[in-house]
Amino acid sequence: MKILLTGAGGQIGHDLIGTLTASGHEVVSTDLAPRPPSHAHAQSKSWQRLDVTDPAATKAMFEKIQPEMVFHLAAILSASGEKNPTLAYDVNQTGTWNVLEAARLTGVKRMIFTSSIAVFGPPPSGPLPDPTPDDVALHPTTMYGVTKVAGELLCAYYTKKHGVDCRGVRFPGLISAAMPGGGSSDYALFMYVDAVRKGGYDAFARADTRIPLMYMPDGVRALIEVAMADREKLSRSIYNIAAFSPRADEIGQSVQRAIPEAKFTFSPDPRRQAILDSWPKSLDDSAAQRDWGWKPVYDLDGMTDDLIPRVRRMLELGAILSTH
Ligand code: AKB
Repeated sequence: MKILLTGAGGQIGHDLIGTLTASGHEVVSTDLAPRPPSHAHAQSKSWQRLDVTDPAATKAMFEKIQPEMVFHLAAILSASGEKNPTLAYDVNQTGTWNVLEAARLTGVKRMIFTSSIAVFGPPPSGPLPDPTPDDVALHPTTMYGVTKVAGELLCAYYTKKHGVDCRGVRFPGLISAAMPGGGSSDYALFMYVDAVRKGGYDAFARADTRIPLMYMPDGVRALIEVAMADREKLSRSIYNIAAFSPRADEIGQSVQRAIPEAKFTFSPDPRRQAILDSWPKSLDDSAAQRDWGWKPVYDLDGMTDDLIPRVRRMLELGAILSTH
């Protein structure tokens, strides 16, 4: 199948490209930035520059490529979005509108939307239920979350009104062997990266911070499973998906199983901590389990065991690339 990715240079694109190409799909990667110098990104034969905030360029790209399916990954994450809400609105809100419009106008049949736990926030009536189900009142506290709520609603609207079959998942904080980029959940990944390269990490979150997290191989598999599911099986457009929800200090303990000398301290940054505290502690993903058989493979320690050697390789490769 010919599949186009927007925002392919980001953390999800890094792993999604490899999985899609390994399954025999033809992947056309688009991003504002040039192709990153990683082995994973090299697997996409075609890398095209695309600014999703430009409606004419987005439509022209879809006309040229004629993809059968689009994975819309381009986004500014929560912490970066609070530093530059205008950019977050442009990329996440206008960009999603442009991608859906281009899909409608050029006859793309299926679009996959990547939402996130950032759509949630504490309702005025009290804290979020734990675990948090799919259908609670959405009170996001960040521009990223606001635009993801709107994107979810647009996704359902285009499915109903225009026959662009749009579906997707709400990702927990995703962890993988890639450098993070502007998310509030990045403390979790830095606990791995800095344990390997510096022997420890001073986290910008409290030790008792607990949010839903997921290892990227499960995240990519979820995205592909929901993308390929029969429409008749789907009772909704966007699904909660869950894996594990450790406290920050429990992540530290898991890393110390593999790197006993690693030291972790916790110095919460008020802005990012407030975002983390506004998110669910854990998610109810029973609808995804029921409708398309969702089930994570990795728990926290399973992820740690798989991830640490990958982080080592990533850092070695980065060091090699930066000296050439
Ligand atoms: C972020 O931290 O902004 C993202 C997310 C959980 O949506 N990783």
